[in-house]
Amino acid sequence: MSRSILLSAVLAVLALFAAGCGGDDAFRTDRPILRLTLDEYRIVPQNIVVKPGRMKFDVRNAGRHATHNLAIQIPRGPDGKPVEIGRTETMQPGERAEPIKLTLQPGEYRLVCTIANHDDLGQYGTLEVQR
Ligand SMILES: [Cu+2]
Repeated sequence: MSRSILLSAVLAVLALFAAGCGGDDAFRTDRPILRLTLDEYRIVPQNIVVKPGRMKFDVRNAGRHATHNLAIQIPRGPDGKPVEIGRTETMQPGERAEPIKLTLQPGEYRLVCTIANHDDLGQYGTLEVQR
């Protein structure tokens, strides 16, 4: 194999990796309801894209042994700190929370479980509200 063909092959593989890491495996919906499942230690789906407007978050703890909640945050408020715009109650394993209803403006939001160190264990996600 010539040097340039080998280089092209390597670049093609790198391009594939870059596409895979681009996050376009996001869950997309036009519907005004999101059904989210929490477990140890994930939010499923993790990356979500929706339209602006009213949104109902229907959240269930499908885990086996830990309590969880779901908080929706603006990652950076006026003082640089996250601003929470909604949060479910703490759910025991198998429980479903009272749904949260929010009117979402376009922007990037963070989803997270605020219990103990669950955020550090990977229990977070993103919500992109597209224009
Ligand atoms: Cu949790």
